[in-house]
Amino acid sequence: WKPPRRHREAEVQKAGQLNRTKIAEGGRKLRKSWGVCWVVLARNSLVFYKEPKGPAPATWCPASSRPESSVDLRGAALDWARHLSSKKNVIHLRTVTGNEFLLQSDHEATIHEWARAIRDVIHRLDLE
Ligand code: I3S
Repeated sequence: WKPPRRHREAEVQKAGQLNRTKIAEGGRKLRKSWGVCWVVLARNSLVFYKEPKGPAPATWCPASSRPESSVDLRGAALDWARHLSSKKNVIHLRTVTGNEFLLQSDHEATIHEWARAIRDVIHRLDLE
């Protein structure tokens, strides 16, 4: 997969499919709603794309669609979500604005890679 130009310019660190739910908005708790999502980790942010409807995910890529939302990682916090979900391999991302997300993969190695990559970005932004 070749990232769209705006992401190449935004220095894509990582991209892939994860299960995601938002659990808080501006500090206000939300009802969980898990769904598959394409996630792009860029220089300062995590960008979410909706999974396209219908078949053909093999050829689909985020380049052809608009982001659904994006999260500013400056000042964000990332932890393992041990008490926030019954699922395995879940990480918990909290932004300075009080938006909170859970991200999950069935593959342990995958979520570890994401955790490391997101932490690296948060740490780099802390130092800037
Ligand atoms: O933390 P919760 O509320 O037990 O999360 C579960 C529920 O949100 C559930 O939805 P309903 O309450 O609408 O049935 C979801 O289907 C589950 O996936 C949530 O739990 P997990 O442990 O999967 O994050």
